[in-house]
Amino acid sequence: MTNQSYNLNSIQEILSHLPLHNVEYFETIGSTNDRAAEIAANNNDLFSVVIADEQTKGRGRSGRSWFTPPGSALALSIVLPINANKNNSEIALVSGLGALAVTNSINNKLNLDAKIKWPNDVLVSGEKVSGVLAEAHWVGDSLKAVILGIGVNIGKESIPPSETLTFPANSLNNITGRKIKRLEILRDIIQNGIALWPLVGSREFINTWENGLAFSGESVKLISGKNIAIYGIIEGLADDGSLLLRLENGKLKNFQVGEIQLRPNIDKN
Ligand code: BT5
Repeated sequence: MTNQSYNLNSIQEILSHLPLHNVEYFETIGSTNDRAAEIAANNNDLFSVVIADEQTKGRGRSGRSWFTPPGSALALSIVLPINANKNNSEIALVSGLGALAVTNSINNKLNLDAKIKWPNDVLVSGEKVSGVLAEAHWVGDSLKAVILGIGVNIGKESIPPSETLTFPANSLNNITGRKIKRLEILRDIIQNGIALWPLVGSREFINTWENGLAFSGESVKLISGKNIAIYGIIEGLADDGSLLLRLENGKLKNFQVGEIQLRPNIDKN
């Protein structure tokens, strides 16, 4: 367990210099993304954050669940401000924003070499330590909220039981052999997210995301929603954040952020 005090006061204090409209903390909550969506319904033009020690219904993409037991993980959601400069196509890039905010933070603060398993998982030495869930809410054609949910495994208790996993997981305390302070990583991730948001939509942002990719130039397997495996070599990212894969027949194909899972191509090794 992390024994540092983790409560509204300590969180508000450490985040006090950041331009945040609303900071909420819950000892336990269903999902921080749900509470963030409620906040965004009333105010979606300023940054706000929702943080929880424990989530009872933490979720991943496509109905998968995200394990967040008390006392050992970071679980947060950032309400990203929407303004006229942001258009629909940029929303797909928000997964990359979250993954970059986390990798920058743990690489700089903890001197690690974290990489992004496109689009949204953060790996250290090939094991998942963080996941990102970006959700947009629409009413008709009008974008009402963009929520960036981030989970990071700090203590070893935050690693889910291995039988529930389809990809290996680890925690930052295990990897570094240290007791990492949740508050510092929390502040750094939020600060990075705020700094990167204005860049979303630029090629500079895509280049940064691309530079952080795991398996770049390597052979990977993509598994589509219909459980079809596609093999190829990662060449980079297109301007819309889609993955550029050189297929075995030599053609370059784009894969959109969506229901697709990426794996190293161990079948071929
Ligand atoms: C993700 O989904 O990785 C997105 C996770 C986002 C979690 C944050 S926490 C704050 C906010 N509030 C929420 O309710 N969610 C966000 P996906 O790529 O679909 O991966 C989900 C899969 O990762 C699961 O099916 C498990 O196999 C695995 N998993 C679950 N919990 C994990 C954990 N703590 N560490 C590593 N892997 C985990």
